[in-house]
Amino acid sequence: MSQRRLTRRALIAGVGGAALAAPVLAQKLIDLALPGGPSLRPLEPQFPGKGEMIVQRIRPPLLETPMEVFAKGTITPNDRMFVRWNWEMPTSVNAAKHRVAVGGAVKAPVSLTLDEIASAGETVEIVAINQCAGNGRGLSEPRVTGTQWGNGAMGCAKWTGVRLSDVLAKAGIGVGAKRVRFAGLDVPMTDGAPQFIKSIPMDIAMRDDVLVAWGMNDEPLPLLHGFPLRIVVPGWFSTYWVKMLSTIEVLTGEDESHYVAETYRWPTVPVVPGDKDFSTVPITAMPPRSFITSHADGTTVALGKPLTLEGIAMGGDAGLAKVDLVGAQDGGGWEISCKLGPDKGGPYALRRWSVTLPQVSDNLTEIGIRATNVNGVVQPETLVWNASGYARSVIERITLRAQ
Ligand SMILES: Nc1nc2c(c(=O)[nH]1)N[C@H]1C(S)=C(S)[C@@H](COP(=O)(O)O)O[C@H]1N2
Ligand SMILES: [Mo]
Repeated sequence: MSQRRLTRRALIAGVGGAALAAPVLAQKLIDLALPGGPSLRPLEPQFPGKGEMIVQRIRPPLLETPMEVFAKGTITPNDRMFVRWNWEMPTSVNAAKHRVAVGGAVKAPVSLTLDEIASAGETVEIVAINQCAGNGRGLSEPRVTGTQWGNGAMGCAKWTGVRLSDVLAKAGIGVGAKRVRFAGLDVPMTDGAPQFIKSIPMDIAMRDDVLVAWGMNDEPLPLLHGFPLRIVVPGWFSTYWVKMLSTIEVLTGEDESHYVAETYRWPTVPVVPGDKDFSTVPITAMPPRSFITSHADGTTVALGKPLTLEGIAMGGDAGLAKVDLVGAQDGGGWEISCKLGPDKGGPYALRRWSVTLPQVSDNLTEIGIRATNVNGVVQPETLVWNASGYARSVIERITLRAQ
C-alpha cells in the first residue's frame, strides 16, 4: 500500500500538478503474460493527460497501451498513445520562446520560431505508426534486458507538420552532408550520461513524408508526445522521432553518438544468447506485424458455430499486401486469407482485418496471424532473437477453446 502511495506521488511530481487533487484509486493490475515474468503491471486510470494506461515506469514515464484500445480503431487516441522517455522530460515548454537551431554543415545556421517552422513549407498530414523498437521485448524467449513491454508500445496517429527538407532549406544544406541529427529539450538525469540524440541518413531526411510535426490527431502535440515539435519518420521505429525538438544538426560523417553508435542496434547475423563480437547496424525500418484483437488468448468460443476473428495489421516500411490466419506450427498446415479493411491511412497506417470461419469444430490451438507487405516481407514462424529484443516480428499466436 505504501508502495502505491509512493508511486502515486512520483507520478504527480513527474508530469506537473494537474492531478494533485485526484483521489488514489484502488490499483487494478493487468497481466502481460510475459514468459520471462514478472508480468503483472498497474493499470493507471489517471496519469495526467492519459486514459487508462499500463505503467511500466513512472519516471521518466514509460506507459503502454492496453491491447483493447486497438480493437476499437486504427487511430490511437492521444490519451491512449504509449509514452516513452529515455530521460526526465521537461514538465512545461514555453512555445513563444521555443527555437529550433538548424546548424552543423549548413550554409548559414538559423534559429527558428514555431511560426517560422510552420511557414517553412507546405503543411503535410500523414497517418503513421509510432512504434518503439523494443515493442514486444517482454515476449522474447530467452528473456532479454530492457523495458519489458508487451505489444502495446505502438500506436497510430495522424501527424501534421512541414517537411524536414523545407526546414533544412531555411539554413541551406552544406557540402558533404551525410546525416541529420536531432536533439530535444530533455537532458540526462545523471552527470556525464549521454543526451538522447538521434540521426538519420540524408536520403531519409530528404524524403517528402519525413516531417517536423506539431499536430497529433488534429491537436497540438501533447507534452508527453513532444510538444511543441517532433520528428516523424514514417515506416521507421520511433526512436528516431525525436520529441521536443530543439536542435537539427547536419553531419558530414558517421554519427558516433551513444544512441546511434552504441545502442538501438542489432546483429547483421543470426545470434544466440551469449554471442559476442558480431557486427551490428542501427535498427531502422519496421517489419510487418499483425495481431488478433477480437479475442484474447484462452478465450472460449462456441462449438459448432461460425466464428469471426478481427484484428489489426501493419506493413512496416511498406504497405500491407495481405493478412492470413494460420494453423499451429506443428500439425497446422492450413491458412485462410483474411479480408482487409479499407486503406484509409496509407502505407504506414494500421489497417483492420477480419475473417469468418464457417464452423468451429474443435479447439483452435495456437492459431496465428501473419502479415505480408508489398515488398514481400512476411512475419516469420519463429522469432529472430536478438539480445535487446528489438524489432520483434513473428507470427503472434493464441489458443481459443471451443465449448
Ligand atoms: N526527446 C526525446 N525524443 C524521443 C525519446 C526521448 O527519450 N527523448 N524517445 C524516443 C523513443 S525510444 C520512442 S519509442 C518514442 C516514443 O514516442 P511517444 O512517447 O510519443 O510514444 O519517442 C522517441 N523520441
Ligand atoms: Mo523506443
